[in-house]
Amino acid sequence: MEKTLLILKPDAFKRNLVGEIIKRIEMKGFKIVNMKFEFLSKEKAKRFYEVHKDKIFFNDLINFMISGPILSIEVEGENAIYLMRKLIGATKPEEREMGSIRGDLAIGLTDNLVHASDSKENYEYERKIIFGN
Ligand code: FUP
Repeated sequence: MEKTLLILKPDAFKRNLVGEIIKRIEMKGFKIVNMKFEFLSKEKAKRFYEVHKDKIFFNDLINFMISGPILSIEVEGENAIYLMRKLIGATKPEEREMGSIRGDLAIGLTDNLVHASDSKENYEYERKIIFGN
């Protein structure tokens, strides 16, 4: 069994899609093992997206991430990291498969409803920032 981290971003709350997204995760068969609701501080958001700190979209991304609450969910399942990425859909709007969370429910590039760890290494990094050690 593998674990991964899913984050419901502020637009999931603004659009009342929290239940819909959690339903899709549970229906796929992932087991929820940990959850945390919070308003990210600017400092924490910056640490979370540290790899993008030199990108032109960094400030907009950080401001979006602190524009409302987030819900971080750790889930467990077979091949969870890879499969959760498939379930959330591609980063680029035009590449998002219908049937995926972003493909079905999001149009924006920044306001894309969800984050999911894309490797074991990033999962470990991200879970420490959100949940601590
Ligand atoms: P992802 O792993 O799919 O969330 O995508 P990335 O790590 O590449 O990007 C991190 C976040 O930055 C994504 F949620 C989308 C956002 N982003 C922008 O806002 N503008 C861009 O040009 C690229 C990514």
